[in-house]
Amino acid sequence: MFEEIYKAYGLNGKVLSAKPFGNGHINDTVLLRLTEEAAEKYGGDDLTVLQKINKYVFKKPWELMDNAMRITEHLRKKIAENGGDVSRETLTFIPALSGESFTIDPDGEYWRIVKYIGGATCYDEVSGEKIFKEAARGFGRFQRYLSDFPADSLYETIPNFHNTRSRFNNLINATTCEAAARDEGGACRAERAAREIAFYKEREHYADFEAEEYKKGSLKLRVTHNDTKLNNVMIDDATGKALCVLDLDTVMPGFAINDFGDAIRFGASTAAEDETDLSKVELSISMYKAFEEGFLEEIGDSLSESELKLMPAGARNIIFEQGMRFLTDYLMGDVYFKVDYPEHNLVRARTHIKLLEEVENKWDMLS
Ligand code: GN1
Ligand code: MG
Repeated sequence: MFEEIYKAYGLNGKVLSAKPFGNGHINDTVLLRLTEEAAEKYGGDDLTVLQKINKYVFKKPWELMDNAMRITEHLRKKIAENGGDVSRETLTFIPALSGESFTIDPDGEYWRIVKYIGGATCYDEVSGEKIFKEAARGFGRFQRYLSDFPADSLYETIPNFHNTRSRFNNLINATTCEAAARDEGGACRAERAAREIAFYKEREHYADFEAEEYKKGSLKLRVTHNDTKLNNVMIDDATGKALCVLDLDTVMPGFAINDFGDAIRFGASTAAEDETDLSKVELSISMYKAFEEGFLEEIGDSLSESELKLMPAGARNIIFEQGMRFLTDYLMGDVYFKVDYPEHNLVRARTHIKLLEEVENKWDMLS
């Protein structure tokens, strides 16, 4: 199946095995084991990572790769200046024989190969404050290293990605039985999710919050990661320190408080994003504080008073937004996020509803 891609990378006959890899919701990732001869060309490692870019989500993969190449080049300079290891502390895309950073297969799908980084782990579950605080340092440092990168030269890989109003409107547009998908039995998903839809409608006032703060000058556009899930940062197994930030597909101009908020959404919740037992879903204040400390150690000095004050609002905003995104996708028939079973996106939306209630109830503890 991968013959054409291997050909484009000069890997024909040199791949010993190909196995699914990682837990991303968007792209398809495969870990390749290479022959010794090929390994030499691939940075000395017999493993390498092949990834298909999701074209439904990223309409212009070539723009995304242009961003990624320029960002990693900038990061390599910063890492070197700081005495770091450029081969492990940022991603290295391996060019195809054409010299391009990706290849297009006969079906028009975009593929890229990225160097495998060994001796480090991506945590899919939060195992404690220590690792979470390290992840915070990793994401904070990433933002700091990119603070002098020309933000307006980056392509917007997903327009309106963290535009909360547009996420709210997308949800509302999906809430009629004409627009929404039907379950296998024929039931309209909008009826099934009536309670969840009502929950978000009651909170429409959150939808314009960030845009208004931006207009007032309280938030600044910076180069941000925009997908600061714990499993998007590698932690070095030997040192326990944050090593490398992954998933550069949504690096775009954004608000620092949203990078903070997205990390809290995933990592300060006491349960998985798709936990079905909602009694397990709580906002852990100690995890929240641990992340805050690590993040601010790295970029606290460059944030304004108002940005610092709005950090809890960033968490609230992203939890609000992500729940609406999952619910919208459930209503639309699971076209965006990968699902393991038919109600998966609805289950994910419910954990976010619970988490948002937690944020509201514990609001005074967050500042
Ligand atoms: C997606 O690709 P992955 O799994 O790291 C999504 C994020 C969501 C996240 C929810 C491009 O991230 O925005 O927060 O799922 N990425 C995109 O788990 O939409
Ligand atoms: Mg990811």
